Amino acid sequence: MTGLAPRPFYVTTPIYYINAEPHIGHAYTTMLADAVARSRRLLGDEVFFLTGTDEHGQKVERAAQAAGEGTRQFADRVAASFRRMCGDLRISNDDFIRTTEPRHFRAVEEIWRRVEAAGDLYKGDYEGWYCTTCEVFVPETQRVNGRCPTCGGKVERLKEESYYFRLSKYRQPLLDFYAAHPGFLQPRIRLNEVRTFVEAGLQDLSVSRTSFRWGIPVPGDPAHVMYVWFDALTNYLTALGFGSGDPAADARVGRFWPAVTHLVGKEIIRQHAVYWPAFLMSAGLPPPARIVAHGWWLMGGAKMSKSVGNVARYQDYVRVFGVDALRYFVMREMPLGQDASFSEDGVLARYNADLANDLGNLVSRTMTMIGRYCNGVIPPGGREADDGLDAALAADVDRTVAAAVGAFERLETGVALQEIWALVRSVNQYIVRREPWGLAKDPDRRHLLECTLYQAADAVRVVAALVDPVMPEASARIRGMLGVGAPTWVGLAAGGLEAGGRLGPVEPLFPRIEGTVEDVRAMATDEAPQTPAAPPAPPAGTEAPPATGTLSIDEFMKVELRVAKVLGAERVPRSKKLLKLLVDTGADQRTIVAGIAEAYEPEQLVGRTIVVVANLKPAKLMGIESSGMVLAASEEGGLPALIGVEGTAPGARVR
Ligand code: ME8
Repeated sequence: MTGLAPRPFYVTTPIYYINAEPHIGHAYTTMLADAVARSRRLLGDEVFFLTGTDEHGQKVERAAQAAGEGTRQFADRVAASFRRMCGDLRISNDDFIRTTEPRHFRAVEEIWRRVEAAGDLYKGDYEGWYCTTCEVFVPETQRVNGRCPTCGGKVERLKEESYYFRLSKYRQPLLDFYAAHPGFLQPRIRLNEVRTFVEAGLQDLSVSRTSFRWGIPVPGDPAHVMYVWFDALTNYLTALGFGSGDPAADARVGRFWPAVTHLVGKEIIRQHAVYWPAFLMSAGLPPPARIVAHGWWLMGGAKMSKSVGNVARYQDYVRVFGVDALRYFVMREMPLGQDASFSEDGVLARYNADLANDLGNLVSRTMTMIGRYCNGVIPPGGREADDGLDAALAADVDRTVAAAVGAFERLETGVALQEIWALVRSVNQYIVRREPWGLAKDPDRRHLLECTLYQAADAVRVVAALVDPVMPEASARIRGMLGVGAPTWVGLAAGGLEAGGRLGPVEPLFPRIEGTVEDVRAMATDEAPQTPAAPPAPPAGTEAPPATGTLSIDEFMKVELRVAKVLGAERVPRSKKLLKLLVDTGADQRTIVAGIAEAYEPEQLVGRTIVVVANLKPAKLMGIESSGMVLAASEEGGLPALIGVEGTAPGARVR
């Protein structure tokens, strides 16, 4: 692929209504689009990634009234929460569009004028039902028990003058377009549904309203504001610069349109796959290349929704698990096109099994052993043993690259992650079979030890590159530990790691979260933010990073090590590993939670003199505030042994 001009790739999320703040549903589409955008950048494509807010319409106007705020002020406030979500979730969008911006008015007016010039607009009277929650007209025949068939909400009777769009005229052009572009709507079953709907005949569509004002006025007839979907869909062109009259923007439209992938939830397929291409055809523009419709996150069996109120806040999960873990969960758990359940136990289980155990363990043991056995320098590879394990692992790495990249191209992030995790498990097994800790005891087997650690580190490098679209922070942290730079998928293959490089500082990646869902819930609502991605105080015995790099004496002296006496000790309920200690540090008495319960009974500890880090920032573990950390030594996989200094009074400085 090198040497070829980059392919343009344009990806969008729906623009979200700002009647309420974002929840996991909006966060999901945005994170998915981000992963897609990042994967395309890794492939060398020229990417434009757009998200934003849909701010007009009756629903927003009413939400502002209910909040007792002016509509514009309300719009600014809630739109800011969607923009903040992008920052919070490390979204790499190139633009954030708000439909209340002047650039958008210009673009929509231009589309309206073109559609009008094509003879596709006429004035009439609308009488019928309207669902304000979905902002859609509901034909009499589609009401279910008098309610909206999509959201189940109340519909209202409307009777007002309206402009109509000649949607009926586009029945055959749409069917021809679907036939010529079978990949237009994915999953494919959705295209069949849309085709059946269009084949049954299309009614002209009401595209303006006169009974409220919060919208874009119809050019030349300001008593009408445009129907919010006519306005909203055009955002995808506005952001490219359509309607600005600027030649550079026209060139951008030419480059990225129609090479677009619209990611949407399945409830807004009709607007994207029927109305939008028809508006575009009328305006003399090509329909979008691809619409990908995903399923719904369910909460308690029902679609998570702002209007219903059964929502999970993304912020709560970020606080407990970190951004990357939330991104991993949603992209691993929802098969593209299908619904999935969102639950705290689901996130907790995946966090501990896949991230802390599989990936965290692989990275930690690989780095630890290179630190311990190779002085923190990547050893040379290439000296293979006759057991075939090395060649098999390299082949596995290359196969995984192809499979995962292919899955990302199809937007099947769950499949991609399954492939990557199969590799993570294979590398863990490879390490177990080779037993580097055994090889390290025999100088004659030094070559095999080095080859094994090289291969493991090289596979970790590839895993870091492959997970980058889903977990950009974890990927960067792994690369930081390995001492390698920004990844690319162009030419990604086994054996690319350079020997001789020095490891960066080694840090725990995803510390295990001990505790039940109830603990997690309590942590989520705690005021103090918990970011396991960079834990302030990992309990002793959970990780053992090797000594790599050097510290100045000043840096070392920043760590306040003090002798302390254990006054009391008890098990932390529901935790296998944690003990809650009350210690006397000479200056004060404080609580420290330590991961030593598998090695010590509480009663053995009372009266013992230990060493603690006295100036660590306090952290909450299982809901208990821990002020410091106890020092303990542990061998790889072994139990922690407390460091003690008998005969020294509490408070004595250790240096
Ligand atoms: O429909 N599961 O905005 P909206 C998965 N403004 N995704 C969900 C979800 C759930 N439970 N809930 C919401 C609109 N989403 C229009 C779009 S586009 C020109 C105009 C996501 O605020 C999903 O992407 O109701 C869905 O399509 C979108 O949010 C709807 O957001």
